[in-house]
Amino acid sequence: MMRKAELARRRFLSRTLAAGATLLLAGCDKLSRTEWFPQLLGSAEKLNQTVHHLIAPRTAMAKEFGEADLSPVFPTNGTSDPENSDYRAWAANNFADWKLAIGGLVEQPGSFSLAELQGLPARTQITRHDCVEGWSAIAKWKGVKLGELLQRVRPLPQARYVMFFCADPMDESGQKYYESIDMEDAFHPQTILAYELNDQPLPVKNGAPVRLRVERQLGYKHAKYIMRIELAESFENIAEGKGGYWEDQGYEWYAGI
Ligand SMILES: Nc1nc2c(c(=O)[nH]1)N[C@H]1C(S)=C(S)[C@@H](COP(=O)(O)O)O[C@H]1N2
Ligand SMILES: [Mo]
Repeated sequence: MMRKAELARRRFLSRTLAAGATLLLAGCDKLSRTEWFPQLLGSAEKLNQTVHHLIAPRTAMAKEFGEADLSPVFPTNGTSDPENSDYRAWAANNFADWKLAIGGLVEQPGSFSLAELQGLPARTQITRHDCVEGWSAIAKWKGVKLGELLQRVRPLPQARYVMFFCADPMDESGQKYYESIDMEDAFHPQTILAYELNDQPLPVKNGAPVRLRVERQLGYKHAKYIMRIELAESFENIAEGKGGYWEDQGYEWYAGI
């Protein structure tokens, strides 16, 4: 016969597993939008490795570093100064009259000035950026939490992806840089739209006025020069349909590290 304590432990674990599976299936369930959600799973994972393997890959926090680990220089890669006349005009005025438009599958489309974004709940984090071209660097980023921002426009239940459209044209076809992440990563506590790099306003070469930080994914996912955000059910009809500028040329859509 099973001991009482053992029975209780098993009941708890199966409940935890069931809850975890439901949340995974729900995808953008409200629960996954709160800070405590990953923490709760964090304590569950100590009890059971299966839970850990099921859930940790998508909810774990990326490693954070200290001030002493900061790289002396944070490089720039890809576009470093968009050749776009609207962008140039905004940059010349320190983005005082730039606005970030958010639309698509949301109840309340809106647009946000840089000052408005800076007034929303922010997060600061020191993380390592890994570029597939063979360099890594550690920097301090401050930005608005993407989940908090999205809550303001109220995503519709059909929304599965957050699309980021950038200012920089990358090639002669006129195809602009774009990227996409799913709701799970959008509401991850470390996913921010950064407007500061190493305690300074984000420089143009690193994506001013705002660039995505989606820690635990490779550099090309971190869209710079974001002009417009759109929530969508699918990205199949956008450009080559692979969900991002580099994805359209064969890179992985989920660039987890
Ligand atoms: N809009 C835009 N975003 C972009 C790129 C780009 O060329 N344009 N390059 C990507 C790549 S490959 C990397 S490694 C990082 C580089 O960011 P950094 O210039 O701040 O180092 O931005 C990513 N986001
Ligand atoms: Mo990169």
